[in-house]
Amino acid sequence: MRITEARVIVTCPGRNFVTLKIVTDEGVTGVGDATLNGRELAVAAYLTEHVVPVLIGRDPARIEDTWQYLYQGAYWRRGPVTMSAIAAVDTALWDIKGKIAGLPVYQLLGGRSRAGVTVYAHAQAVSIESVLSEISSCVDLGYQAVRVQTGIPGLESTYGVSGQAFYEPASAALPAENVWSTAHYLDHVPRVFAAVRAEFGPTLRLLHDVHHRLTPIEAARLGRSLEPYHLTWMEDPVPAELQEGFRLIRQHTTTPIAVGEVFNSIWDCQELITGQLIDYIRTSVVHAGGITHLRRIFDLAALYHVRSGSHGATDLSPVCMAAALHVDLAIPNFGLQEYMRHTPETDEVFPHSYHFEDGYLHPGEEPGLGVDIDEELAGRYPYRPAALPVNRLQDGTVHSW
Ligand code: KDG
Ligand code: MG
Repeated sequence: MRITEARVIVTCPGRNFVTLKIVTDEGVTGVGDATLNGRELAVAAYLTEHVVPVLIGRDPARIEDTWQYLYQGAYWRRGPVTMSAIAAVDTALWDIKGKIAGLPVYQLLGGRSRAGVTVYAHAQAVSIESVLSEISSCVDLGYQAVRVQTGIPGLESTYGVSGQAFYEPASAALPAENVWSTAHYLDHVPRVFAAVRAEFGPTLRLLHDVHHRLTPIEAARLGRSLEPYHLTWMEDPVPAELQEGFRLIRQHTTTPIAVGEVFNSIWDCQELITGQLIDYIRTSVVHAGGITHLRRIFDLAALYHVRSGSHGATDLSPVCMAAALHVDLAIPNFGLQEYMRHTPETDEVFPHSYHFEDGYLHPGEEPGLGVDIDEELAGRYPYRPAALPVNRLQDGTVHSW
């Protein structure tokens, strides 16, 4: 069998997505997600100009060899653009392998290790009172784990909170600007979780995303102040370029730490994992080199008691979600999977077999990934430029968003 064609499809059914569809001479096709929020066209160009030409004529069965060819062969290793492009190829090849075998991909990864994939929902609202009712709705839907984000008094807006049902940070062609105050934030967040625990009791699993905004000692203070509310994790407490910085957080708090949604490779988290500086690794199929590389990261993590907590925001397409679920179902050290529902338009463009039931997602039993792209429908939603916001401190200094 040979690859005869690879199409790069950019579509915007409510938000932008980049999808690679690989076609073989025997008519079997596979899909991979290549979406990089706010930088979609960079990955589309990388695929079109540099990857698609070398795929033509290759044997689609050689997944590892193709991965190494694209990674080592580029000479310029890693980085979000390269690794998202490699991920798309890798994911599509796993999809093809599953279809040829007549098996869902999780069977090729060793078979199921659990009945379903536990997912966490998002509860977000400007006030504490409204976030409590959002959490109630999640619990009513069957979720056992909820990420909680609220507005910060004194700040006009903050990460993760829209005040509306749907949260979408990328907007307009040029970045919006947010204003940040660590002092206001650190003062407010423990009050939020005190109220949540008082309302929902001790067993609901609670998570919170700091979104890279603190220094290690500030994160240590936050973690310690949240200890009475026993979170499942505090996410991205600091920007993670400085892996050594997590050691300082660890010395001061038992609040578990999750990190990794912006990581592209095992090298971004090697020290975090082997130093036992984190509890959950949140790398994703699309941004960390596909199923092949994600599994390599999770296998390393398993040796150090680190569990998976894969990123699953709406800017990762249903193709990525389907692929993630196959990995989640198979690996021994699964932790949690993020799940933000896509819009009905997105779900229509990407028909899929995965489904939600009682707090769990199930990838379904279709051969391959169980997801596809309706190219005709996708063509009706042209690309719209959109950017993620930029953050500034109150004095105007640029800060991590
Ligand atoms: O594109 C950026 C989003 O994926 C990110 O802000 C979402 O932090 C996020 C999360 O945990 O879902
Ligand atoms: Mg996050």
